[in-house]
Amino acid sequence: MPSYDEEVSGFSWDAARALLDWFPDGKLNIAYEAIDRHLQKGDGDRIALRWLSKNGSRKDFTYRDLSLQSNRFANLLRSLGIEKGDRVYSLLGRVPELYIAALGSLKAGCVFCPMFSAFGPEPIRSRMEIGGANVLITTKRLYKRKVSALRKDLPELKEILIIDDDGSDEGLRDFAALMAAETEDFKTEAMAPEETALLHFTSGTTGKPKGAMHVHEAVVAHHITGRLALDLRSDDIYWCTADPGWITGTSYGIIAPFTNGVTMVIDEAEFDANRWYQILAEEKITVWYTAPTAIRMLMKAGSELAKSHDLSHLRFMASVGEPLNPEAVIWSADTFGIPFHDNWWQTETGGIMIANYASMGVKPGSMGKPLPGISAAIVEKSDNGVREITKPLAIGELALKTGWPSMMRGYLHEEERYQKCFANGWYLSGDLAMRDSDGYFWFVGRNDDVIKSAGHLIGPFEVESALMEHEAAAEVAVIGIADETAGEIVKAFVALKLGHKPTEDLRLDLVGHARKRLGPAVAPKDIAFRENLPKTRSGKIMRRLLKARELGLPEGDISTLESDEQ
Ligand code: 6R9
Repeated sequence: MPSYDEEVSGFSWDAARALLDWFPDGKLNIAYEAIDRHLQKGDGDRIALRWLSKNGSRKDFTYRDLSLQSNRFANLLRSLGIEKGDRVYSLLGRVPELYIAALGSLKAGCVFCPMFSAFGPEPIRSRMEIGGANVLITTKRLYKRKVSALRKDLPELKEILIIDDDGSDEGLRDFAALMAAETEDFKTEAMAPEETALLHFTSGTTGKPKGAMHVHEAVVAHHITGRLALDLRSDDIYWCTADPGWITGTSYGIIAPFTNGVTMVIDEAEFDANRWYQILAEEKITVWYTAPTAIRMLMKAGSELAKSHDLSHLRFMASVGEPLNPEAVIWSADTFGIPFHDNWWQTETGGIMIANYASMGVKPGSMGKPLPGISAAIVEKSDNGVREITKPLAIGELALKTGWPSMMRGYLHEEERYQKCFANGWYLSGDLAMRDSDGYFWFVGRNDDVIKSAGHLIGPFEVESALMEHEAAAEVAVIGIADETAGEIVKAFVALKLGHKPTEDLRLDLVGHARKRLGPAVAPKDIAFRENLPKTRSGKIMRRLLKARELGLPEGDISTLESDEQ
């Protein structure tokens, strides 16, 4: 691999564009670049996807299989009257149908939105409402438990495809039967580079989740960053442990690996240290992309377990989603013989922006350097927007010069919220960071109250709103509390309405209510009662002050605190 400096000086986005096979008139389609172009090159028989099921079975799909199956799915959408621009949602675990639906939807020119299957009904409702879902593909169990009661509130939701049942009741469709009835020929839609392809929801501090819109041209960035930051090559056997319900599982768990022609392994099961080492060994994984929470859990399981497996095929390991502790980098180098390479990006940026390159020395604890084609800086507020701080190790907001292809093109229906992310040609990430004198970036913290738990971004407002629905709750504030393994865990503080007593039974009832509404991935792990919560004079709950008090930290500026609440 060329050195970092060589890559940066020789890089242009036009050269990156030229690595893909475009359609005439400057059009393209992510699914074609990911799958079908490998058939044109005679690579149709190579294995694209190896699926490991929960119960131990496995199934391989060649690039040709995925091409034909996604054609069938695109035809299925057309037969149901679904057109270009319509929104197809999935609520599935990591099963092959999810990947086929994603690729088929893109081929048909639809906007695809994968939802995390551990979400409860509330996050599902808000995401389907905001995006105006027209089609949902799911399982019978997930439908019954999480969607059926919402259906009356979702007038745009025309079709529900069930992958594991004949769908004979409630107007559901039998996915397998419909797929079998379709042909394997489909003319992939040639999309303009700026047409929307993917919708990924992310959380803010206030308000509803934000639907970040990504366009077909994003594939240019997915492809090149897959090569540069993950070192993907077509003979790799690659495992991305992220779920496609989160952006890592789409950008680097579907698009980048396929455009780079690798064999991608997906595991349906949840984390289990022994199972993971078995997968790495038996599947002869060469490139592995995972998250700090998982790495910390592997550290807990001990190096001996790792060393009892043959992990000699691993040649590159990368991590994303949360700060990767320097100890984890050192542990991995000792245990695997190679270190984890941390990289940084966001749902909004669509692809990796800052990384410890394969050809670059890893600085344990640092996120690395900006990728070629990306300018990153530390900025601070100034009179007319923001200005760059160049002094090494000064803390400020991490900002990126706009203009790379995988950048979101908006938050759906929320132009104002979107515009607030920019100043003086910079995209403002909302993260605090610093840059050292060698040009490496270091994560400091978030500039807002959003919580990162086990790599998942959680909006406190979404959790507070669900708890407020409980009859006993008068006020709720939700914060992230540091946790050794998950980075942060969600903790809620509840002030009760008159007439309700802070008993253990009520606490458990609130926990149960939150889990039912939000699902286990989002619900608070802990709930505590407080007589009242710190608020500003205008009535806003001061989560930051609550957090400082909980952790015994300095309280900072409390000039806006309502005095009688102190
Ligand atoms: C890809 C993804 C984005 C937020 C981001 C930051 C945190 C991501 C990180 C990291 C420290 C890293 N984050 N990578 N923090 N070191 N290497 O995770 O997207 O779910 O939108 O989260 O995650 O706070 O702003 P998303």
